[in-house]
Amino acid sequence: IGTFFQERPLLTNPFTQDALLRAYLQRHLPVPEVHGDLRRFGERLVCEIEALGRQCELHPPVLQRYDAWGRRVDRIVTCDAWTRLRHVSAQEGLVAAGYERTYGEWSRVYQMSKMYLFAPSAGLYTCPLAMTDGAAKVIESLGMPAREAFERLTSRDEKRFWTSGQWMTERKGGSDVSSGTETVARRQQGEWFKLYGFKWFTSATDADMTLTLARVTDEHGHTTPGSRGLSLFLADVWDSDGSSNGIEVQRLKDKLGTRQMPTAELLLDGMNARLLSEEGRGVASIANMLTVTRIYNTVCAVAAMRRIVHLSREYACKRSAFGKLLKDHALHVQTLSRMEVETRAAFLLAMEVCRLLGREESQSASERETLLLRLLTPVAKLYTAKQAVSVVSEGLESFGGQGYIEDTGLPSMLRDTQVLSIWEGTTNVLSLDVLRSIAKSSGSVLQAFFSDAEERLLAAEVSPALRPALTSLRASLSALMHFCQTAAASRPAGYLELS
Ligand code: MFK
Ligand code: FAD
Repeated sequence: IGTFFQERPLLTNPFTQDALLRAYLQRHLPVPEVHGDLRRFGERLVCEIEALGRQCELHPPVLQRYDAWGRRVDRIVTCDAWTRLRHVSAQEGLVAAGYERTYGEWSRVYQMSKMYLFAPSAGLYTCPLAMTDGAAKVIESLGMPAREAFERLTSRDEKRFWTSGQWMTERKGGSDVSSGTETVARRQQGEWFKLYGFKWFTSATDADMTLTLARVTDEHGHTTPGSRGLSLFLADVWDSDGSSNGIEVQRLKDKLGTRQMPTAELLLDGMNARLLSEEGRGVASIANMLTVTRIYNTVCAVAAMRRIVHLSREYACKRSAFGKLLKDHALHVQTLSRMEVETRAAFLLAMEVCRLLGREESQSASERETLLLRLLTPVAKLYTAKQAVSVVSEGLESFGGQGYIEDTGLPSMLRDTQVLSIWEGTTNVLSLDVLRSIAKSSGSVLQAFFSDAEERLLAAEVSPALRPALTSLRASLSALMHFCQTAAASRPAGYLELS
């Protein structure tokens, strides 16, 4: 049977391996405690968390519909590793760090650096964390109408820690939530309602609570159509006795990837829920959650790129072909270099959005930075999601046939990356969101972008060989700026038509 066995690619501490992350933090957040924490966390990822993530892939959740005595229980059974990842997330403060704000305006950069290290090993636990963080952000931005929930979502105590779902999509509309939402909310007492409807995609359904949208009925049972009829609700998923809160789990989805976590179809049949937003302000209120989850999506996309580049480089130092190691084949190195460049650019874009979020949350953002955050969030999400699919796919090829073999753990990376451009807004829907941000700000977001880009280009120190490219970039930028100004002057509210 031969004597040769290929050495497998080894994961080593992803923090110490990541020169760009370390350099970025050294420049902006040169706090020894931060670097020490990330180095320690990098070791924990290799020694403990990576295996937990893999366990989640191998033991996906199942739906137990009835108990042994025939009672309907609708229990989603997840593996022990999934529970361990929940505990790790709380202990490491993966959500909490964003709200403790220990490092002021750089707190989000610190938190997201940790998330970026965690994501490729986390067996998709980043998904519930994204929604948990998004829910905390919504509660905070609405003036803390649910303080206990907020404290639990941002807790470091694994016994108190809660996760949240985000139930928006219905059968009729996932992008067009405003006309697709059929769920109704019937008033009980004060701010309490009972919800009736069908949520078509609900991920990490084992969450403790959820934010969801529904239409409040009037005394005749009528509702208001469109986004003006939608309100935002907070609901516990489980009652205190462990039974579900008026929810039937219809089935778990059979998915291409993200198999580690449950995604269910849910019938809401009188779910008790609390009105969180003003009536009719549901979409605008949940937009804060979308900002956070879209930033997580961006960070997770870059993290997937970084992980595959890390493993591909490692493998290139071990695998030989045609008499030399892959790392000594110029053509192979060119492929890896292209992946590296894409990853670096995406990393810097992601970190810029995290930096802007941190500045906004610490009240230190200028008006221009607030506008940039609004513009760049959908841009970064849509761009990095597409790039991640391309880079991870290329990365699989760098292992040859082994990149296609399940028990290497590599194929799941591609499957899990494919979802990043679909959920939290598809690419085209986010492109329209970019236009919405331009229209709503009467073009101010573009002005902010152009003036920021111009300042950066002027400040850029480039080698003489690159100067002509820089001059041509500046010329393109001013032509684009001129075009947008002319369009704005002729059709002030017509940016959406520019698509
Ligand atoms: C790995 C980690 C990643 C995380 C994983 C999480 C698991 C997956 C979970 C999901 O997929 S959850 C479902 C995600 N669903 C979406 O992202 C929905 C996609 N559709 C959109 O984004 C639509 O643009 C949207 C439903 C938000 C709005 O559509 P409409 O009906 O055209 O809304 P409209 O009337 O333009 O806007 C209503 C209000 O919301 C307006 O405010 P005003 O009433 O004050 O004018 C808008 O300005 C505001 N708004 C909309 N998008 C906004 C926003 N505000 C701020 N930022 C935005 N992005
Ligand atoms: P559609 O809206 O029908 O879109 C179909 C196509 O039409 C897309 O290509 C889209 O880009 C395009 N399109 C739509 N509108 C326009 C337009 N105006 N202009 C141009 N093109 C357009 N949702 C939740 O609420 N909670 C969850 O937890 C959740 N988890 C998910 C987990 C997974 C694994 C997946 C795959 C999805 C999940 N979703 C969840 C649903 C997800 O957010 C939606 O599938 C997504 O928003 C798209 O909605 P849709 O499926 O209705 O597609």
